[in-house]
Amino acid sequence: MDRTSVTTGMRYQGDMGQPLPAWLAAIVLAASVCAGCTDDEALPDLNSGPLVQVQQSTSASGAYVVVVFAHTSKLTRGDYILQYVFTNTTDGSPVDGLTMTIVPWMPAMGHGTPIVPMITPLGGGAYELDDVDLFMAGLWQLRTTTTAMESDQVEPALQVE
Ligand SMILES: [Cu+2]
Repeated sequence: MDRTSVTTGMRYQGDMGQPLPAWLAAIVLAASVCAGCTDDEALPDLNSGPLVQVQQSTSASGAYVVVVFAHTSKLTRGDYILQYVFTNTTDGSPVDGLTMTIVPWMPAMGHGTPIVPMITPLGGGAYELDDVDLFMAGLWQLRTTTTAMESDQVEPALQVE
């Protein structure tokens, strides 16, 4: 009995003296990534409160500017409700009647999100974006293709902490 416990104790100490094994580091990393995936429901305050501008970007053709709003100024990992406001570059008028697709994209890692954001026009050039699932820390591009008279693209990038 005594011998077994002593042996176990020594092994334990020996392992603790080693640097963090690669497999354990991998598990710790996987656990933190998973935490990011499941945190969404635990952070409802990401999508309440007043809208603040977090980014602004001009379209590929230069026809319009889009301002990106979030309900928080500091973006952490989570599932976001954002707002786009489009204005015409030449006269500053709001751009309504756009249909669009948005692909949130992490260029450093070459992946998007499993959820497709839903877009609701609000009028006055504003559109609500539901389920923008920025589930990892890092730079995310909102790869946006709009269609009205002609197709255009805009790509505001958000830094997520
Ligand atoms: Cu990623």
